[in-house]
Amino acid sequence: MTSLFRLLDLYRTMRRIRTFEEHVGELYVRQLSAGSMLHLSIGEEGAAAGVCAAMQPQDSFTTHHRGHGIFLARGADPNRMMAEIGGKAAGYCKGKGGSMHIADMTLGHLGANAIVGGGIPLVVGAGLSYKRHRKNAISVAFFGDGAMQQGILYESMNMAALWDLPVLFVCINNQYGMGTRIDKATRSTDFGQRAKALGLNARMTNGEDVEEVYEAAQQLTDAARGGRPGFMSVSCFRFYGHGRMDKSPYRSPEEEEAGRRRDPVALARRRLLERHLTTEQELKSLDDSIVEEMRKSIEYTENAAEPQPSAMFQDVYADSQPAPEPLARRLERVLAQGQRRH
Ligand SMILES: Cc1ncc(C[n+]2csc(CCOP(=O)(O)OP(=O)(O)O)c2C)c(N)n1
Repeated sequence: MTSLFRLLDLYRTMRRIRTFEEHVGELYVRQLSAGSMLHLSIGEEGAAAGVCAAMQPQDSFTTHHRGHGIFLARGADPNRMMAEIGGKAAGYCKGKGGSMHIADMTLGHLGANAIVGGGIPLVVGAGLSYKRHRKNAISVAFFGDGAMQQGILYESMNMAALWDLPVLFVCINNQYGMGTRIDKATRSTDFGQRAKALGLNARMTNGEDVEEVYEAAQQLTDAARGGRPGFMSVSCFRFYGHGRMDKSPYRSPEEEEAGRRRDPVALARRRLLERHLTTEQELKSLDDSIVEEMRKSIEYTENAAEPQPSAMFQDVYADSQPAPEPLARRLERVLAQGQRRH
């Protein structure tokens, strides 16, 4: 059992993630978000909160298309995150990354990646660098169960095991890759066995129970820091569709109802009350303050400035590279060359 402060902390993190996601969904529906897709992690908060609580400030990580919660749990500022998703200049990537491409080196976020499995090999590189420079840091890859069927995961786990890298692979198994249920994608759902076969430490955890996730992550991050890479699978349920507009026609209302009963936020709340660690009143005022925080992040985003066209190529190419020629000018040049030839 974790301490009072730890469980309360985990609850606060999960509640902030859920409330952020509810608000970012509102941003999307009001057509204030940049880009056409938005992937919410409601139901998966136990994975983000539990693993990130076991990480240290100097550690790095990568995420994929469903990474808002992980970045928040690592200490991201909701205003800058919301502004990024809104495509505003005040966002983490000055509005050029959006929901699926947020990165921030100051918080160790090596990048969100829209390619399933694309963020996994980066942590092997980061881990190799930490090992060579004797830095007391680990790098953690967060990905979905869809990535368990991608070859890059096995190349990455193999190298990490072979070179004893300070790396942790975290599969957030929300049971679905887009509209395909995991048992329709593989016969082998004991993912831990696959990682063990390559020589990694491996644990399968229940994402409804954030304390269980935290305790397993603590053991695995400690071992990884000592040069024994690890893998953990966190089983949970994606409460809503793959993207914000997906109505999940591929699963029944009964399955959704049963899945939503596996609610990590509700379970942590119940435990806090059952163990008399806090009161209903205190939790209500905590929840209210979080709603207010996230409401303000929407307001912040609505009032934030649009990026300037002149900033389009900043932070995209190395400073030493000339800015690319504008498309219109290039077309004119190419067409003029063609006319001269005839
Ligand atoms: C290599 C690759 N294949 C297919 C896609 C299309 N795609 C985007 S998200 C997704 C589902 C991924 O499922 P999972 O990895 O379990 O993550 P989840 O959406 O459940 O968080 C797919 C197939 C992609 N982005 N990249």
